Amino acid sequence: MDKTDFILSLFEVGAVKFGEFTLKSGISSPFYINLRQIISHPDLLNGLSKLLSTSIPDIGTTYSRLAGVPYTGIPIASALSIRTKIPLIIPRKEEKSYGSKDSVIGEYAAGDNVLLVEDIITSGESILETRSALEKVGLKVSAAVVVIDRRAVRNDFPSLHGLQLISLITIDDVLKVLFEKSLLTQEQVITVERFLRDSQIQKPKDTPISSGNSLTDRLIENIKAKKSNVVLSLDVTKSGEFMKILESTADHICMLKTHIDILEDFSRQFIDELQILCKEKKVLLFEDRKFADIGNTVRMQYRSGIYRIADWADFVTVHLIAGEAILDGLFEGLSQRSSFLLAKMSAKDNLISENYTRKVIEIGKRRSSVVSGFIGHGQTIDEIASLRRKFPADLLLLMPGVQLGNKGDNLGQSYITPEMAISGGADAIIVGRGITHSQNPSDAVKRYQEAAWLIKNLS
Ligand code: S5P
Repeated sequence: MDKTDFILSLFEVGAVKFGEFTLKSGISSPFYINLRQIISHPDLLNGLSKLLSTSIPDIGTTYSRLAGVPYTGIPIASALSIRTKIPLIIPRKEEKSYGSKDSVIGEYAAGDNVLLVEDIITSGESILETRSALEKVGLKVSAAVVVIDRRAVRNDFPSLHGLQLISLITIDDVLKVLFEKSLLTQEQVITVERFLRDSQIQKPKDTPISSGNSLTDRLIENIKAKKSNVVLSLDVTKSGEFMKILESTADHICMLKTHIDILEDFSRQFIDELQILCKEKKVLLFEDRKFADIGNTVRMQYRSGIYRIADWADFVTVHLIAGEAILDGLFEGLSQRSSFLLAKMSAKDNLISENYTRKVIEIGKRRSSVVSGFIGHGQTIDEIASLRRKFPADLLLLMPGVQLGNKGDNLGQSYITPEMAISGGADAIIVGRGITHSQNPSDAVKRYQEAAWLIKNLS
């Protein structure tokens, strides 16, 4: 079987279709590719493995492991492994604690050179996520092979994170073969080409003009006006110490994050003073309450009780574990209030799965009138970048677990540097003890401000 036969077989079994299709994103597309069903056509899978084995340069001598990108890359990688005798490994898709021994199935040793195997590349997202997972257990991933490259713009990819990409066939090859065999009309070819040109994957713009959420806009304006993307997390237990640190740092932060319930001497007067100072210094208020209960309960927690958070906090944090209705419980009937949703946490071994993160982001995108963005963390620049690409620029990524020159505390917190956070695409960093526990918080905040601002404006 050569490439032409392979393309014709794909068309025959309905793995490549032309017409009008609605994609997951809601966009209407003139073609549809789905390689999932090739597992039901053993001859086709066998032919594909043969084609791959002869199309990948030096496959036998370069790679010591093949890894299928879950899930659709796995059967293709298995077939290729049987043919080439290169052992197979499989990263678990739902594994949250990448880096643990069980996160990759199969035998391997640190330093093994891995070839990733994927069916279709659209944005490159799954490939990059799989590479990250494998690198965490010490494997070296130098290349990825994809059966169909369906991207409109291809030549920018190799520069994206330095991964060599080998494509067996492109969408242009498919169009050419089917047109030559009179299986597609010229008009159909033109329609697909036009669609590809118009739908080139857009990078989120750096500076959204308006998010449609006035609080998000205020935060963006504040970041620009103060040239600071530092959110100070002022986690101390005495109001005197709190005010002292705030006064010496307020000029250099865009927003103040509180855990109001850890103050031993909380009073309404404290809130009044806090609001006056923050208004004067142009600091937005962000109560990190992490609401997580049913709508009715969170409404009372937010609006009543001693703290009456809704009266003074511009933003709050929300866990979506109880579902989307929590957002109605919190914000229904209120204006000028918004939230950040916990999408990924910095705590080691936390229970948030990739699937959970994805669902939180889906809901956040839908509810942007009361959601300004996400709290997220990643241990590598790639991991952060992959999270950032999942939502548009008018939703912000705030990153906790940031400290200069420290890897973690002894209670499960893990840290990365401000440079890493911002290079990966975080819009702002959340810094607590890196500033509050330093000898001189006013000097420390400037160091974080400079480190983060410099990188933001280089990238
Ligand atoms: O995943 C998270 C989410 C949050 S909001 N990890 C975090 O550390 N946080 C909060 O950020 C945490 O509750 C604390 O207030 C701050 C980090 O503080 P630091 O002293 O470790 O910088």
